[in-house]
Amino acid sequence: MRVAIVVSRFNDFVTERLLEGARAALRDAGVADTDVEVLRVPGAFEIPIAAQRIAELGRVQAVICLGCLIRGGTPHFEYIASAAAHGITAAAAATGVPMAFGVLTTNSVEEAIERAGAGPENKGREAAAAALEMAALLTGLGDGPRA
Ligand code: INI
Repeated sequence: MRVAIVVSRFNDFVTERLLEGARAALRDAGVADTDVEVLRVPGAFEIPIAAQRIAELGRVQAVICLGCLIRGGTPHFEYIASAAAHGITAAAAATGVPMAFGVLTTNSVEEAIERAGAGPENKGREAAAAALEMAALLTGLGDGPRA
Protein backbone atom coordinates (compact mmCIF):
# COMPACT_ATOMS: atom_id res chain seq x y z
CA MET A 1 0.00 0.00 0.00
CA ARG A 2 1.45 3.36 -1.04
CA VAL A 3 -0.07 6.53 0.34
CA ALA A 4 0.41 10.26 -0.21
CA ILE A 5 -0.04 12.95 2.40
CA VAL A 6 -0.70 16.49 1.16
CA VAL A 7 -0.10 18.92 4.00
CA SER A 8 -0.38 22.70 3.99
CA ARG A 9 2.26 24.94 5.57
CA PHE A 10 -0.25 27.60 6.64
CA ASN A 11 -0.68 27.23 10.43
CA ASP A 12 2.14 24.71 10.43
CA PHE A 13 2.27 24.70 14.22
CA VAL A 14 -0.96 22.65 13.86
CA THR A 15 -0.52 20.92 10.49
CA GLU A 16 2.86 19.41 11.45
CA ARG A 17 1.10 17.77 14.40
CA LEU A 18 -1.62 16.47 12.10
CA LEU A 19 1.15 15.05 9.93
CA GLU A 20 2.68 13.28 12.93
CA GLY A 21 -0.73 11.80 13.80
CA ALA A 22 -1.22 10.57 10.24
CA ARG A 23 2.28 9.06 10.11
CA ALA A 24 1.67 7.29 13.43
CA ALA A 25 -1.61 5.78 12.18
CA LEU A 26 0.07 4.56 8.99
CA ARG A 27 2.93 2.98 10.95
CA ASP A 28 0.41 1.31 13.30
CA ALA A 29 -1.32 -0.15 10.22
CA GLY A 30 1.96 -1.55 8.91
CA VAL A 31 2.59 0.99 6.14
CA ALA A 32 6.35 1.55 5.80
CA ASP A 33 7.65 5.13 5.92
CA THR A 34 9.20 4.52 2.49
CA ASP A 35 5.69 3.94 1.10
CA VAL A 36 4.51 7.35 2.27
CA GLU A 37 5.04 10.38 0.04
CA VAL A 38 4.62 13.79 1.71
CA LEU A 39 3.78 16.82 -0.44
CA ARG A 40 3.80 20.26 1.17
CA VAL A 41 1.64 23.06 -0.26
CA PRO A 42 1.33 26.73 0.80
CA GLY A 43 -2.23 26.65 2.16
CA ALA A 44 -5.45 24.65 2.27
CA PHE A 45 -6.55 26.26 -0.99
CA GLU A 46 -3.70 24.49 -2.82
CA ILE A 47 -4.41 21.03 -1.41
CA PRO A 48 -6.85 19.83 -4.12
CA ILE A 49 -4.57 20.34 -7.13
CA ALA A 50 -1.65 18.56 -5.45
CA ALA A 51 -3.95 15.75 -4.29
CA GLN A 52 -5.37 15.31 -7.77
CA ARG A 53 -1.94 15.34 -9.45
CA ILE A 54 -0.38 12.76 -7.16
CA ALA A 55 -3.47 10.55 -7.57
CA GLU A 56 -3.29 10.86 -11.38
CA LEU A 57 0.32 9.64 -11.36
CA GLY A 58 -1.05 6.28 -10.25
CA ARG A 59 1.51 5.35 -7.62
CA VAL A 60 -0.63 5.76 -4.48
CA GLN A 61 -3.82 4.01 -3.36
CA ALA A 62 -4.99 6.83 -1.09
CA VAL A 63 -4.34 10.50 -0.38
CA ILE A 64 -4.55 12.07 3.07
CA CYS A 65 -5.23 15.81 2.96
CA LEU A 66 -4.15 17.86 5.99
CA GLY A 67 -4.66 21.55 6.66
CA CYS A 68 -5.83 24.03 9.24
CA LEU A 69 -8.17 27.00 8.93
CA ILE A 70 -8.76 29.17 11.97
CA ARG A 71 -11.75 31.47 11.72
CA GLY A 72 -10.87 35.16 11.60
CA GLY A 73 -12.96 38.26 11.05
CA THR A 74 -13.09 37.87 7.27
CA PRO A 75 -15.03 35.73 4.79
CA HIS A 76 -11.67 34.34 3.60
CA PHE A 77 -12.08 31.43 6.00
CA GLU A 78 -15.40 30.34 4.47
CA TYR A 79 -14.11 30.66 0.90
CA ILE A 80 -10.98 28.63 1.50
CA ALA A 81 -12.74 25.98 3.61
CA SER A 82 -15.39 25.55 0.93
CA ALA A 83 -12.84 25.46 -1.90
CA ALA A 84 -10.74 22.86 -0.07
CA ALA A 85 -13.70 20.61 0.74
CA HIS A 86 -15.21 20.80 -2.74
CA GLY A 87 -11.83 20.56 -4.44
CA ILE A 88 -10.80 17.44 -2.54
CA THR A 89 -14.19 15.82 -3.19
CA ALA A 90 -13.87 16.60 -6.91
CA ALA A 91 -10.28 15.32 -7.06
CA ALA A 92 -11.28 11.99 -5.50
CA ALA A 93 -14.25 11.66 -7.88
CA ALA A 94 -12.10 12.54 -10.91
CA THR A 95 -9.33 10.08 -10.11
CA GLY A 96 -11.14 7.28 -8.25
CA VAL A 97 -8.45 7.48 -5.57
CA PRO A 98 -9.89 7.86 -2.06
CA MET A 99 -8.96 11.12 -0.33
CA ALA A 100 -9.41 11.74 3.36
CA PHE A 101 -10.37 15.19 4.61
CA GLY A 102 -8.09 16.11 7.49
CA VAL A 103 -8.52 19.85 7.15
CA LEU A 104 -9.39 21.46 10.47
CA THR A 105 -11.87 24.36 10.46
CA THR A 106 -11.94 25.80 13.95
CA ASN A 107 -13.07 28.92 15.79
CA SER A 108 -9.83 29.34 17.73
CA VAL A 109 -6.18 28.33 18.03
CA GLU A 110 -7.07 26.39 21.18
CA GLU A 111 -9.65 24.28 19.33
CA ALA A 112 -7.14 23.58 16.57
CA ILE A 113 -4.46 22.46 19.02
CA GLU A 114 -6.97 20.21 20.83
CA ARG A 115 -7.64 18.38 17.55
CA ALA A 116 -3.96 17.93 16.79
CA GLY A 117 -2.75 16.40 20.06
CA ALA A 118 -0.64 13.28 20.43
CA GLY A 119 -3.55 10.93 21.27
CA PRO A 120 -6.30 9.16 19.33
CA GLU A 121 -8.26 12.42 18.95
CA ASN A 122 -5.64 13.70 16.49
CA LYS A 123 -7.55 14.45 13.26
CA GLY A 124 -4.55 13.55 11.12
CA ARG A 125 -4.62 10.11 12.69
CA GLU A 126 -8.36 9.83 11.99
CA ALA A 127 -7.93 10.94 8.38
CA ALA A 128 -5.19 8.36 7.81
CA ALA A 129 -7.37 5.58 9.23
CA ALA A 130 -10.26 6.63 6.96
CA ALA A 131 -7.98 6.74 3.91
CA LEU A 132 -6.65 3.22 4.59
CA GLU A 133 -10.16 1.87 5.16
CA MET A 134 -11.38 3.36 1.87
CA ALA A 135 -8.33 2.12 -0.05
CA ALA A 136 -8.96 -1.42 1.25
CA LEU A 137 -12.67 -1.16 0.44
CA LEU A 138 -12.07 0.00 -3.13
CA THR A 139 -9.30 -2.56 -3.70
CA GLY A 140 -11.69 -5.27 -2.47
CA LEU A 141 -14.27 -4.23 -5.06
CA GLY A 142 -11.78 -4.98 -7.84
CA ASP A 143 -11.68 -3.51 -11.33
CA GLY A 144 -14.20 -5.50 -13.28
CA PRO A 145 -17.97 -5.93 -13.41
CA ARG A 146 -19.69 -8.16 -10.87
CA ALA A 147 -19.86 -11.82 -11.98
N1 INI B 1 -4.70 28.84 4.35
C1 INI B 1 -4.87 27.91 5.30
O1 INI B 1 -4.52 26.75 5.09
N2 INI B 1 -5.44 28.26 6.49
C2 INI B 1 -5.85 29.53 6.75
O2 INI B 1 -6.36 29.78 7.89
C3 INI B 1 -5.70 30.53 5.75
N3 INI B 1 -6.13 31.88 6.00
O3 INI B 1 -6.61 32.18 7.08
O4 INI B 1 -6.02 32.74 5.13
C4 INI B 1 -5.10 30.15 4.52
N4 INI B 1 -4.89 31.05 3.55
C5 INI B 1 -4.02 30.80 2.42
C6 INI B 1 -4.71 30.06 1.28
O5 INI B 1 -4.93 28.69 1.60
C7 INI B 1 -3.86 30.10 0.01
O6 INI B 1 -2.61 29.52 0.26
C8 INI B 1 -3.64 31.54 -0.49
O7 INI B 1 -4.87 32.19 -0.67
C9 INI B 1 -2.89 31.53 -1.86
O8 INI B 1 -3.66 30.85 -2.85
